[in-house]
Amino acid sequence: MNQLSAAAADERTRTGLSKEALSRAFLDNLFYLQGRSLDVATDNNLYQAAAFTVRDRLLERWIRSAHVYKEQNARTVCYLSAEFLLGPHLANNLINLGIIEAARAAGDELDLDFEQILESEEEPGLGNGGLGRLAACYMDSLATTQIPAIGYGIRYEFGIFDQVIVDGWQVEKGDTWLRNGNPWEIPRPKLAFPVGFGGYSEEYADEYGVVRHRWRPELQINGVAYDTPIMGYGVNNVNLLRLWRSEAPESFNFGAFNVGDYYGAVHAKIGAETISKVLYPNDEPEAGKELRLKQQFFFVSCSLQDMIRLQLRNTGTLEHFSEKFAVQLNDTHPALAVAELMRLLMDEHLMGWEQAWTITRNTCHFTNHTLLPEALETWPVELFERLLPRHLEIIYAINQRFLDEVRVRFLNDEARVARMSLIDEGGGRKVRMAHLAAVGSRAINGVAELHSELLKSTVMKDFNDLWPERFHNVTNGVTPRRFMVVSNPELAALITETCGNDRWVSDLESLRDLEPHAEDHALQQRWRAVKTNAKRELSDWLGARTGYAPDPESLFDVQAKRFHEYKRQHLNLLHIIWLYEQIKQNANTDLTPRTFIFGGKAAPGYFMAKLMIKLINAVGEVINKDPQVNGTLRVLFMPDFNVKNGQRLYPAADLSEQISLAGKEASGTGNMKFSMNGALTIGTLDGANIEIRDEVGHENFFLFGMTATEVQQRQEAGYQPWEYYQRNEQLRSAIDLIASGLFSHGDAELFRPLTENLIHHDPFMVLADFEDYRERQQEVDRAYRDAHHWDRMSILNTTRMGKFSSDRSIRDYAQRIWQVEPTPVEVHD
Ligand code: GPW
Repeated sequence: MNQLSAAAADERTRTGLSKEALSRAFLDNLFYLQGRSLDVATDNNLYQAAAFTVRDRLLERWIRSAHVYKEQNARTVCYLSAEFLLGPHLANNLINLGIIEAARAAGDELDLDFEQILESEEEPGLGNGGLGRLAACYMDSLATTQIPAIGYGIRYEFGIFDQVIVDGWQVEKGDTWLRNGNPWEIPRPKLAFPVGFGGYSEEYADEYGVVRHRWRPELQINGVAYDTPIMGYGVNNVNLLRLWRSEAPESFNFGAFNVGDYYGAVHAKIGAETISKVLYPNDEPEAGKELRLKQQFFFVSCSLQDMIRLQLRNTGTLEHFSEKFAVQLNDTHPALAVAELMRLLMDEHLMGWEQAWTITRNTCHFTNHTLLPEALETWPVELFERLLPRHLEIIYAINQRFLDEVRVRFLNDEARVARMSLIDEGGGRKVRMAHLAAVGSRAINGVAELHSELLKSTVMKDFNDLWPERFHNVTNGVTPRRFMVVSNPELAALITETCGNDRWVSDLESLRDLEPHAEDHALQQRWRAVKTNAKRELSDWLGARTGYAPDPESLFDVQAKRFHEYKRQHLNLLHIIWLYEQIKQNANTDLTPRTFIFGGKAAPGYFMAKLMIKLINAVGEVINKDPQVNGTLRVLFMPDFNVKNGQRLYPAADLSEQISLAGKEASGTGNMKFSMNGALTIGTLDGANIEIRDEVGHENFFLFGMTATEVQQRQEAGYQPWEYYQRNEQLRSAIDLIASGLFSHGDAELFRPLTENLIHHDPFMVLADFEDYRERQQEVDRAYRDAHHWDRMSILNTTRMGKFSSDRSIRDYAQRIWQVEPTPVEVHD
């Protein structure tokens, strides 16, 4: 063998994909990176060795991808998001690399517990829920559809808190995800950018006498890059997730600059590091969250400086910046990008306003994820002035030009001008971040058809009047890799066997091929067996953690999502309480045995949401213990719902609860994950539920509740929840049972805030939708008794979910919004 081919052969064993290569690399990584041999290795040692083995293989493809992307000068998508809720990497990367079976075999040969190794991974919880998980699904699909992309965000030291349940209450615990190190990331200490805060803005004349502006920040910190490779499925493309960690710059490091002020220097260092310390839970009042604004500016500034660095390195000029980069703003959290890109281009790179504005507008795109007024971000002008004086100036200048445009288009309409202004002048001046994002973006999109329509007719109506061509809909999607193949390997295997191939994994529409088999009794039986196995596994898991292991033969009815009044977990609960009353009144009540499972976190400061969690646990306590119920009803709370625990839940659900008040849930994505795994949905005409129902067939979906239009009409007519309470005996007795103290050891006060709120305010119309919900639940009860019929519906729910693959969403964005093309990366071994 000559030297070259020997080197190639050696490289193949180093990063090859065979069982032997994996096994050797694993042992090397155990020994050389951790100083352990198999006989003394801990679970974490084994996990780290496996992770490094996989990472080596990703890095090889990453280098190749970077090379190809640069050569082809492809337009790169930059997905700016304050959250990336990734979930465990190991199993997902093994699947995407196509080596999970080889890895399992290597593990077996070494006598290792493969599942246990996968279990040892601590997930990076760098997001709250839907929005952050969507960003993670999109990273997976960008790589899989071979689109060059960089995800930019914050490397929080503490992600979303861990939830423990103590005496039925949610207790938050710090998430120490970095405790054992993070084998997936590569720190880039030399790749750091300065980020300023405070100080003042000044004018000066440059060498040609041109008046320019510059910002003299009072304080500067550094953002350091931490890179995680994101592997596509079945391709060689690897994209980059680049998260920024804040640090004090060198000058703070107790050196010559700080002679005599050692403690001052230490303080400054701590202050700088605070910025990327902790993820903010959403649903918290925004007031006074100065640190949150700092986080937003911090990651936006680092990301844009990084893009500018890349562009200058490749072309030496910023003239064609917008042809090279498409920036997607994931809600308004990164909206400062509009002002910061203007500042960087004008102040740092000496561009004129018009050119800078054209580039900015051709670069940025904005996704809105909510219509709830309390979630629309605004920041006090006073805070802006103090932290970002130059950006405020730029925002004022953008606003002046923008409002002139509005005045010319709509003569004599100062009311409209005030509504559209980037500054809310009413009661304490505020910067409206959605307006900043909209004005600075080429395209604005909602996340489901209904949501996009409501966006145009309500929250952004004035903008739609002005620029209708800028508005789009891109319905959300989720990745079938993580939410089918990784979460539900048995179902994936059954589907692949029945289809005769696994094309569906990256072409979910092809599941339609299975449809003719939905009638097939043999398939139905196997389908049910897979579901029952998943239910058994979940039951064991829950049994070990809650003390109740539900019967896998019962109907698993699951509601898993953040706790919020608009998502109406209390509607579900009122139905459960009503069922319980039926059993108590008549021991012979004929009910399909059901296990109700809830999961989800409440924002630490959201009292009502936390009280809902307590009530669920309190109701479970009474019902699960009551001998009269005799196992017909079970109510369980899955603690610490996160990506990893979600993966246990989706395969085991028979029924998915998507019961938000119509018009409130922008899209929902859990609805898609459940349905892909064969759960039927009971749901309202809200968010993506509408499109899911249209796809799976109206006869395979349990619909109830008012439409968004009816909700609006009812609200305008003056909604009186009290009338429903009085008129509907079932409803009244369920609420009264809570109020009686039955679920609180006689304490009639504990849940009063909840019951009183329902009877007298009920902002999300739980009472108005209760009766229809109860009736539809009775239909569910009957339908589940006909196993053939149910299994058929379940199969059709899975096979008709093609539209909701995030690959489809990404193709929509690529074609309609970003105008980018796939850039395949060649394989050569
Ligand atoms: F308020 N969503 C979320 F719009 O999870 F920014 N967190 C958030 O902070 C916001 C929205 C925000 C969710 C939506 O509630 C959900 O309906 C949607 O499916 C998801 O974002 C992804 O688009």
